[in-house]
Amino acid sequence: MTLNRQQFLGLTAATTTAAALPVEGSLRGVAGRHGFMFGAAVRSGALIADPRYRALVTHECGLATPEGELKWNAVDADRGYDFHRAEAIQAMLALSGVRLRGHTLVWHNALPRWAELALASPETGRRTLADHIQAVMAAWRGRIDSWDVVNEALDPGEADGMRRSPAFRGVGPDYVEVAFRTARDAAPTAELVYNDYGLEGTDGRSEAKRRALLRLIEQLKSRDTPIDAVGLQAHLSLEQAFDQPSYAAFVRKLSGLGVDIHVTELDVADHSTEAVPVRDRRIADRAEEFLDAVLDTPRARSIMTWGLTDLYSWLNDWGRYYRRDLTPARALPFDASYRPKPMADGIRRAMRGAPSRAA
Ligand code: 9MR
Repeated sequence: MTLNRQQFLGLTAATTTAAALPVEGSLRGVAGRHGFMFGAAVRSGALIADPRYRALVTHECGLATPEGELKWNAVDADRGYDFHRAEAIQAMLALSGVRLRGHTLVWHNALPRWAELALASPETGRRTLADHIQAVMAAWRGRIDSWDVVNEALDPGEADGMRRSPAFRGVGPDYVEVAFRTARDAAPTAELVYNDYGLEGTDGRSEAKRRALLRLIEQLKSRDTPIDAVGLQAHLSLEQAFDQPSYAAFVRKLSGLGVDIHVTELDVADHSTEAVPVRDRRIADRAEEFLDAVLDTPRARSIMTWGLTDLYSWLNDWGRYYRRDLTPARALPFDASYRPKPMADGIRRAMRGAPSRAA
């Protein structure tokens, strides 16, 4: 990306005040000392407009995922690639040593209408899928070394566990494999990740989804599909029961199939009407209990939260996820005034307590 003079000066001014090296107790610092990476989903608009947010991100994060800026509808809305918003994120974070993860190449959401139609057609599906993966990965080669190649392909309501997405319909049931093979060719050294949600509960749907995920990864591996890791999104909720031993067993089974594990979108929703300190404590406990289960396996490599401060959380943007009392969600490690919450301590404790792994 070429910056004009004004952008360059703005950036230099902003980054001289930001921490270039991880600070001792910061989440990225603790992660680094225990062989993990820590990061969060970030928003380009907020990074530009809100210097305190930018300082918090560079202080706490070694990794960042553009929350929407690399999705299909953001980069190729009208048949012509435009990466300006993602490149702005890169420019604002690179000088602080924050690495980017790419999210996401193939997903049934955030599709421009033309791509939805082209993917869903047997005549154009394969070509459209491959062209998109190649174009985006080539544009970011050397700048992004880990990609969510396929996102949310599973639907536990289907007998075969596969969501009837546009790509499933147009390319066929093997579209996940096609996507990973194309991705490996496009960027041979990039880490290729399958990412999904809804895996944590004790209900039948969560159980079915865990089984479907194990089946999918097993199938991909048995066909030598180039997949390196699984991203567990981890949109947790206090309303949902969590069984730590059985979840830990699931993660062990998953990693036993030969994939690394990333926590990619951690946050904790709640509808509790208890006092804020009580809610914050319970949210922190849930996050820690969840992370303890995941980090127990040595193949768990990174933790990312879906946002960093409660000020910028998707849970406050989407009507169907609003809290029932319409007060803002407190799902993230920092509050809306950028102060650390018990959840930040919980994440640190989980990383410190994890079985040791090579840094
Ligand atoms: O947080 C994201 C929100 O701002 C977007 O409007 C939405 C659609 O692109 O996606 C949200 O992020 C989702 C992520 O991409 C995939 N897993 C679920 C996340 C929350 O819905």
